[in-house]
Amino acid sequence: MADKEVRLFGMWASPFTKRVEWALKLKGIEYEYMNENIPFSTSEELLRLNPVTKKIPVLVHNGKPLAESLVIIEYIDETWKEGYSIMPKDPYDLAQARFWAKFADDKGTMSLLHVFSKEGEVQQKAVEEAREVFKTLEQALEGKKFFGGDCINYLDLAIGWYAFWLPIIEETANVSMVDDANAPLLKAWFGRFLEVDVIKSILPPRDKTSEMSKIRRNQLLSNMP
Ligand SMILES: N[C@@H](CCC(=O)N[C@@H](CS)C(=O)NCC(=O)O)C(=O)O
Repeated sequence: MADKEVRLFGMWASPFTKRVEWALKLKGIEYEYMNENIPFSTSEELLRLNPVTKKIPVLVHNGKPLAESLVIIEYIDETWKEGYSIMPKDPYDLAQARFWAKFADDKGTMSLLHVFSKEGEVQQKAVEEAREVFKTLEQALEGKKFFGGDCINYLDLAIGWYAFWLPIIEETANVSMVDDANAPLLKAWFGRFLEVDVIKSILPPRDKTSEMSKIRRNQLLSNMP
C-alpha cells in the first residue's frame, strides 16, 4: 500500500516526473501517484499545491508540497537517509554533479525544445547547439560506467531522461544528436542506464510516448498552446 504521507503529482510521459519516481524507487519509498493531464489541463489541486510555476512534478510529503524535480531529488535523499545514497558525499563531487545537472538543464533542455518544436534553419541551429552540449557532457562521464561512478546517482537521474526520450525526439524531428561520431560515451551510457532495473521498471511505454511525441510536435508547429 502506498505511504499516505507521500504523494507525487506528475504526468505519465514527463521526463521530470520520472526523475522523481526513479529517486523514490531507489529509496524504496511507497507513494501515491496522481496523474495530471498536462499540457491540456491542470487540476485545482495542483494549482493550489504549486501556484508559483503551476508545473509538475510536485511531491507532497506530510501535506507539504515541493516543486522542481532536482530540488525534490535532493529533498528525498536528505529526508530518507537510509538505503540508496543518491547525492555524492564528497563536497567537490556534489558541487560538480550540481554543476553538470544545471548545465544540462540550462543548455540541453532549451536546445532540445527548439529541435522539437521548430523546423528549418532555427531547428538546424538548435541541433548543432544540442550536439555541442552532448559532446561537452561526456567530460563528466570519462572513464566511468555511470556519471555516479560504478552505480547511478544524482547526475544519472538528472540526465537520465535523455537516454529514453532523446532517441524519440531524434526520430520525431528527424535529426541526429547523440551518435557514435558525436557522443559515443553518452550513447553507450544510454544503453547501460536503461538496463538498470529501477530505471527500466518505470519507463513509459515506448510506442505510446513516440505517438504522443509526434502529435505534440505537430501541435507546436501549428502554434497550438
Ligand atoms: N524545471 C522543472 C520543469 C518541470 C516542467 O517543465 N514540467 C512540465 C511538464 S514536463 C509542466 O508541468 N508544464 C506545465 C504545462 O505545460 O502546462 C522541473 O525540473 O521540475
